Amino acid sequence: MAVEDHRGSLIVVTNREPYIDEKAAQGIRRLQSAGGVVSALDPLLQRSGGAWVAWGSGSADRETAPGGVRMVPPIDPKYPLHRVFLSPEEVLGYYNRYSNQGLWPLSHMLIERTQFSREAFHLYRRVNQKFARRVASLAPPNGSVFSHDYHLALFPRMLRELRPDVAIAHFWHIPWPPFTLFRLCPQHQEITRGLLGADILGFQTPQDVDNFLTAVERGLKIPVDRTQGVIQVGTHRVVVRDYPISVDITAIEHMVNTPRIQRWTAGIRKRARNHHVSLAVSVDRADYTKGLLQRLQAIDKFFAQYPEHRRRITFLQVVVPTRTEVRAYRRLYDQFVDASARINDKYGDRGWTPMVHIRRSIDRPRLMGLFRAADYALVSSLFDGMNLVAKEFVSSQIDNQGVLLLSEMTGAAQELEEAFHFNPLDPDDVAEQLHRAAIISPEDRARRIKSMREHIHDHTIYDWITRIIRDLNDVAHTYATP
Ligand code: ADQ
Repeated sequence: MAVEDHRGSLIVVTNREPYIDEKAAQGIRRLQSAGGVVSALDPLLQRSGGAWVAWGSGSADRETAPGGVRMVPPIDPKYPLHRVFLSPEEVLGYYNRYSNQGLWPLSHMLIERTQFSREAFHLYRRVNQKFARRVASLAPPNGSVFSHDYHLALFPRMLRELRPDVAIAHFWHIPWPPFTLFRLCPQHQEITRGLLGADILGFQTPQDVDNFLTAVERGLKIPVDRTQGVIQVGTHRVVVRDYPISVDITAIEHMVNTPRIQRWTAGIRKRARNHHVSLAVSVDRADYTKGLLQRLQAIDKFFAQYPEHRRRITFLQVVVPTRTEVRAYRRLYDQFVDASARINDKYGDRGWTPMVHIRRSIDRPRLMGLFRAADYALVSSLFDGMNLVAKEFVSSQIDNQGVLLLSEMTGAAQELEEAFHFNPLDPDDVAEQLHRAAIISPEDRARRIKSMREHIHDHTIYDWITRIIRDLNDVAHTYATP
């Protein structure tokens, strides 16, 4: 069955919209969201119709969407984007508090950062209901819906109650914690039950699937079939599988090969050569799950324990501030800047700066060109559902040169076996792996990166979508044929 076989009836539902309109001094600035999900699903909807439903978060979003609908892409529109508008109170309760200060830290097993409140949950539920009503009013008979992530955990069940004829796939992008932790969520039963409204429930790794099945067994006392990954809830059957998300490696290879990006890459390499240094890059949102401060501790240890690498490696860190409305995030960013400066004070000398720091988002082609220019990438997440940066770095290495150092706590580490893996909470381990990476033979380096590139060629973002949509289509056909 072809991926396109949903006959224009696929509705994609996400918290973040694929196209945002912001008020700017010169009128309205149209922005397109980057990221794997948008870049894979947007072309699919552009080809085959369907619709996208998301929170209209841009300051000019109401203006450009009369009646809450805007055709997108803005140039040569192909499909409708239905914007769900939220009051400031709803944004605070649903997004900042319940999603980002509750479910996000708990799913990443950072209990002391986790805060729940009934009031926030009330708003979370209200917003999920808004999404469900909107989608229920749009979905054609026997249509298919593909919803996403921890912001919308209650949505599948709410939609099923309103529209039992619709087939629903829901993908959870972040880790699912062990039940001993997940039960700390005061609404854990409602969250789990909400997700069971889907027909297809997708997670990043087999471990996440396993943890979810345990939450169903122990939290809801519903039996699960672990060998098939199937849960029967009354007459409703839920299939739970791992669908590891990936990147469009061919597009990345193409990007880094364009003359403009080749020039950019060559410029970065030249600057590094002039300073006689190799380049190690890290690219993250400034989020405490990404292990930014632990990374700096490890780098300090690396220069202390292996002084032969001083003046030989510069760590380039591209960090975008994120969720700055949450105090913990602002504090983290300041601590990160201070700790980087301390390493520079301690080790920097004779024109060598150990830590260079870029505080902004870099457009995608340039970011891929930067990855290609780098000798190493260092991904140090404490927990990460997948981590696309690791896969992007590997994809950009068309010269089979770069070395990936990857936290073993990422979903990506389960697939990218040829990376140098480390425990992000063990600075001695990180320092040792950095040293091993720095003295690797050219043959070993080429073998490792080639093997990882092959793996990504065999498991692209399109394979991810194809598997999910195929499974969803199978369900949709059973609904359509009574
Ligand atoms: P994130 O936590 O956002 O995603 P990640 O998977 O690394 O983490 O994706 C980040 C994306 O943003 C990458 O495509 C990266 O290139 C881009 N990015 C980061 N910093 C940037 C910068 N300064 N400039 C430009 N681009 C930047 C969540 C989960 C992950 C999961 C993804 C997808 O937390 O575990 O892999 O969803 O499912």
